[in-house]
Amino acid sequence: MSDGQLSSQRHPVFRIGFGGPVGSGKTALIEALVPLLIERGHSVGVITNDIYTQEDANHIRRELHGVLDPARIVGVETGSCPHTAVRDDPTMNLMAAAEMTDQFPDIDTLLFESGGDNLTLTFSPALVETYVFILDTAEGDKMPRKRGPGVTESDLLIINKTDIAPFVRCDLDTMLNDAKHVRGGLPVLPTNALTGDGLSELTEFLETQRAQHHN
Ligand SMILES: Nc1nc2c(ncn2[C@@H]2O[C@H](COP(=O)(O)OP(=O)(O)OP(=O)(O)O)[C@@H](O)[C@H]2O)c(=O)[nH]1
Ligand SMILES: [Mg+2]
Repeated sequence: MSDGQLSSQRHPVFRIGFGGPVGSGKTALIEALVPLLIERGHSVGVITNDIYTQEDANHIRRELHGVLDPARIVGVETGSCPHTAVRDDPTMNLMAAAEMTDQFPDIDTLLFESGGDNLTLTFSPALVETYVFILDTAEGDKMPRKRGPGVTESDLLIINKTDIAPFVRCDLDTMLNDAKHVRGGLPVLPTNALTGDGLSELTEFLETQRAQHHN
């Protein structure tokens, strides 16, 4: 299955990858984002990656009960390093995407969540068009300074869990400023996935990216 095959389906399918360290809030952000995309008239599918389980796919099915058809949420069990299945050999994910768009030909947006990974994660350009990397304040405000391709080169860097920064002695302003510094002008967005702070900005960003890739 090649990128061309997936892209040449009836609808142009905008494919977004969400990566970042374990527990940074990838699943929570997807759960907050999907209703906003649906509100805008998009037809959405979600593909999660976990090493041994369907844990995240099941979580999203529960959280989006009544919002998104459970058949539009598929969990890929990678059985190996999380980044392998989205970076080195995305075949399993491409097949899951092709099966989903065969079943739901109206899908125009596919969200891919990588398994929680370290700072070396990137997505294969054969799999996604836009790559969002997610850090959170509980990891410490030093994280942007540690760099790595997700931090410095992703299309958007999210700093999630802004609400708990004071409780984990994270200086949010420092974290945001350092992130902007190491990214040399690429965007940085603070969010709280549980309250939805920053989610309208994320939605706008993705619409701009969609237009760039599909207009
Ligand atoms: N306070 C707070 N908690 C959050 C926020 N976002 C996520 N969480 C919580 O953080 C925990 C981990 O969130 P997940 O969405 O599962 O993180 P993840 O990045 O998908 O985790 P993995 O897929 O296991 O790598 C959960 O208990 C969430 O409820 C946030 O913005 N603020
Ligand atoms: Mg997750």
